[in-house]
Amino acid sequence: MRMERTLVIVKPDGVQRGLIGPLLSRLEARGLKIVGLKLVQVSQDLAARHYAEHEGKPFYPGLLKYITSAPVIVACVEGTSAVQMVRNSVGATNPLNAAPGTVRGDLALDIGRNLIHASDAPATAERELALWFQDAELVSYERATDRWIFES
Ligand code: IDP
Ligand code: MG
Repeated sequence: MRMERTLVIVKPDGVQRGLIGPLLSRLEARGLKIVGLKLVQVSQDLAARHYAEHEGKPFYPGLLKYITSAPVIVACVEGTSAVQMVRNSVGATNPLNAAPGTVRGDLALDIGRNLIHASDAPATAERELALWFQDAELVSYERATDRWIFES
């Protein structure tokens, strides 16, 4: 079991719908530790760098408009296999295919309003965390509950 960090973004629809708390709560309740957290009005430049892999796709202009349309919450969460754990909790990209119990399966309907972003692989998490957080904004700390969540 690997201790990992991953990037989570509560997208503008999540903030506007008053779901910051409920979305972060799901991750906290699972045992993930929030080690970085802030509210950001995303610039065009940051949006383009974050979504560089999608440049040229039909949904790309709408995606950039969406992510820059209102503030987002950006979090770094840490835990066992955090990258895949969070992807599983977030659910499939299209809410139509997202399983009940996942964020997108429980709380979203449209692919272009799917509430949340999560890094898709450890290498992606590393690249994205460097894009959104300075080193000093990520804090390592112990929780009294850690030994009840992490086996070792
Ligand atoms: P992911 O967020 O599950 O990793 P990606 O394929 O990386 O999904 O796509 C990034 C984001 O782009 C999606 O979360 C969604 O907001 C948006 N997106 C992807 N495909 C479509 C589409 O076909 N129409 C509209 N938006 C899309
Ligand atoms: Mg993705």
